[in-house]
Amino acid sequence: MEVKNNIILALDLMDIIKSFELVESISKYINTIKIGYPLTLAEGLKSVTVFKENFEFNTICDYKVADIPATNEKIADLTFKAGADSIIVHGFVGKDSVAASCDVALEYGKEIFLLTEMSHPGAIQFLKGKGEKIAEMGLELGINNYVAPSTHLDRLSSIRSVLGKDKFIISPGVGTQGGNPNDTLKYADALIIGRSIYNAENPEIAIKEIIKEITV
Ligand code: O7M
Repeated sequence: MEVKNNIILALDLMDIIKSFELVESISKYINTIKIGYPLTLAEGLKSVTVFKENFEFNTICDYKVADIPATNEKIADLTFKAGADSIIVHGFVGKDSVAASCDVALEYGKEIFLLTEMSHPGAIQFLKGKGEKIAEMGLELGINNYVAPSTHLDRLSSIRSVLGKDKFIISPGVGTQGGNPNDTLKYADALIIGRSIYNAENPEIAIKEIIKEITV
């Protein structure tokens, strides 16, 4: 996967018109967006279709799928039907649940991203330390794409060691959550960035600043 400028826009606005305007204003700097629950619950799955049809972007749906296999299948099926190129799936639910999402992705010729550990402070309570095992499970399932946190670089680097250099890691937490782009890109292939861009007074200036800061 080629991510332009190593930046994936986390499109967490809750209004499709504002989202559209934002994406238009920075479209020359990005080729990948991540749509999650805030926009989808506010505007429906049509938000995925609208962006897919109007921009030639990779569209990652961040539904952090974390249910029993039968339910995961339904979620993945609806998501790919709406036009997503990939879906983010939680690893902690175990192999059968993750495999169910992988099977649906395969049917559509699409991909999944496996979420290993998370970036927020509360992630240390239950999830911290589980990322390596989740990554190993992903390798057993033949998964190529992963999510790991930029705010816990020791965890990100350890998960990278398990996955090896050829797997693709995207990393949230840069900017508002405190992560640094260059440190993160030592281990990750792309950054997921939301508020530092869409809450900026001028999102175009904000993304240009981030791009300028990236030296790796
Ligand atoms: O830059 P932010 O903090 O405004 O946005 C970060 C985005 O990444 C936002 O969409 C979060 O839901 C998401 N995210 C995390 O912040 N931390 C995680 O551990 C995982 C994700 C994520 O994208 O999971 C797939």
